[in-house]
Amino acid sequence: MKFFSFWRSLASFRVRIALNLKNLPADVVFVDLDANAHRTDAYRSINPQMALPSLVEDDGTVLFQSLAILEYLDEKYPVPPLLPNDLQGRARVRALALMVACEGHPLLVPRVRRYLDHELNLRDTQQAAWRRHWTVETLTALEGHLCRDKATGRFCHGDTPTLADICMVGHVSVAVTQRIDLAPYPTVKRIFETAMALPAFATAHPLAQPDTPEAMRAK
Ligand SMILES: N[C@@H](CCC(=O)N[C@@H](CS)C(=O)NCC(=O)O)C(=O)O
Repeated sequence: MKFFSFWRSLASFRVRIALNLKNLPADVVFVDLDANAHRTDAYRSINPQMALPSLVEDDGTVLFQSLAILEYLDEKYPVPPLLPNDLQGRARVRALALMVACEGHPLLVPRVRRYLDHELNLRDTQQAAWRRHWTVETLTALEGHLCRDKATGRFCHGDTPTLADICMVGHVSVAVTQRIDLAPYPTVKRIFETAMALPAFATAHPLAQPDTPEAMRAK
């Protein structure tokens, strides 16, 4: 498999975790978002949405959208499972994952930030306020769901990592980068720390990638 990834991309972070958990090898192709490499004809021919990640199977099948990729990998390589085996559990895990992937994250991606900057002329402080607002909204919503539900265990759902944890850790990493205090979100914080203690999560972290700039690299 060829995996098109960028160190800072949270959607790529999700797929890196799943590849690690399932112990799947992939040749990583680094696509530098900061250099607009995702907007070149070469990358557009792979993924016309010009977004990361993409995963290309050896037979040429192109997979895109991180959640679709995660579910594809989970169906093709079911061990360890990333979804619970009961219907309600699967709905809950998908819903928690979607809160991040479809609500919080899309408001923070480069193309939205570029629009705020170039078209709406929002200054740095206003853009930082935008990012903080939507990051906190999602943290609050996650904490509300996680703290009240007995299905929450060591992880978002039970005692093994699922799609929900895979999505949540990226969102919390963004909050950490923004220096948002996690104290008001104790369940989120606890699960984040539990997940990031696992090598599959830790080695997938944006600050630990081969293309992470030296100055940003986790020491
Ligand atoms: N919902 C998509 C998000 C894809 C996405 O927006 N990826 C970001 C990096 S995390 C990207 O490539 N953005 C390029 C841009 O916004 O121009 C997924 O989960 O794969």
